[in-house]
Amino acid sequence: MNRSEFPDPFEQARQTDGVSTIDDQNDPVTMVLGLKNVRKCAHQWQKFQSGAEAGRIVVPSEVNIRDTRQIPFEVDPPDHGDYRAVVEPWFKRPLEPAYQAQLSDIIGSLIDDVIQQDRVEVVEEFALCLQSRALTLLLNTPFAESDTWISWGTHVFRSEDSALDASKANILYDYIDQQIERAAANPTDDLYSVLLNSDFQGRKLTKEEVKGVMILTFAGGRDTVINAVTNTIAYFAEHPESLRYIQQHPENTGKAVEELVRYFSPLTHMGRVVTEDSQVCQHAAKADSRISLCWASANRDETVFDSPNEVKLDRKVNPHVAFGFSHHNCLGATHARQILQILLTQLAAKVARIDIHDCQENIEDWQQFQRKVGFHSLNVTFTGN
Ligand code: HEM
Ligand code: EMZ
Repeated sequence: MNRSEFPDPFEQARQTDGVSTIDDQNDPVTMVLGLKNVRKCAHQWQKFQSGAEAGRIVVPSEVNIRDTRQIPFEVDPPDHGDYRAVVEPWFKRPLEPAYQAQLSDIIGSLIDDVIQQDRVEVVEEFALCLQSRALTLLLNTPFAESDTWISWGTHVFRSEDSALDASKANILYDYIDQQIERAAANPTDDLYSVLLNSDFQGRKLTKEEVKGVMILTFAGGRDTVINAVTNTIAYFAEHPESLRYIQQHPENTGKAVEELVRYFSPLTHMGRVVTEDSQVCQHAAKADSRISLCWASANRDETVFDSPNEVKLDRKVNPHVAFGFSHHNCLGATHARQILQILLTQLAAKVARIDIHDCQENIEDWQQFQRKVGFHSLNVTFTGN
């Protein structure tokens, strides 16, 4: 009964110091651990910026594997707000009933398929397929494109043996370049075409800017969604009563999704570059060094959440920051929430039980902190209702 447990490695450091410094490729990062301070620093974009050298706010830093600035992620106000205004309406499309109906079909038929199989490896055969097929809706591209994305494996910048894999990243960059050229020559109603035709500060977006939005859409919404989906399957395998609870209380599905996202916190932390000598929790943060906003630690803050290490599907007050906080809050959250909401509904309707055979945990190594974020593999059997 502990394969669906995700321990909090930050508890002691959060309680004693509130921050903790790790090294990343000789460019240290001071992790901010408490919810209140994470929120405060997220607001202070002038002191803690996102728009530094492209790739530097990601931990591990991606400065050596890419030059393209991800938009709007690596841009500060006021330009950030103008980019958000361009992309925001598109990323709200998951609220439309037609979108949700298509997503239900995708998820429902995937569940029907896995129920027919004796054994399923959830990460590759379920979560990756679900994430890639759902992404065709968000991009409004042909369904068949998902086969290409599935062939890339779970993370587009990382491979089995290396945290940063430039050759793997190039597969994604080349693919996006081709798609942008295709959309420029023959516009459709997909996201590439819409972006190429968007007005930004009185001009069209450049191809490089469109590429920056598309890389982020592929990368930011990939292993986060895969981990959220896989971990959800592990959770319901070990808590069949919770699946029946969702079936009997469908009105609480939204709350359950928020609680699972809080508990799993699929994105551990995100960096910022310090612009002037500052203090965080009485700790000096020097100009041009990095801090990170540790969403995963903030989401277990015992001064905010009671029984923070317990999953309470009907948790009433849940001000989690799993999707970030302030102006950079997750643009893909509407899509991600719909995926999880529909997944819970369909699992409750179609699945009687899930049995785990074996698994290999995915543990992130942040030196003094070892954090379980998901699974490399999870072998299960789904039994239909
Ligand atoms: C930003 C988490 C899914 C696209 C963020 C941030 C977090 C986050 C914590 C804030 C980063 C910061 O402040 O620097 C998650 C989680 C997800 C998820 C936990 C799944 C459960 C997605 C998906 C997409 C996406 C599906 C798109 C396909 C983005 C974008 C931003 C962002 C574009 C940048 C927004 C901005 O800078 O204004 N996400 N994300 N995310 N996410 Fe997600
Ligand atoms: C970046 C990041 C975005 C980064 C909101 O998070 O997600 C990471 O998985 C990618 O490696 O490049 O897109």
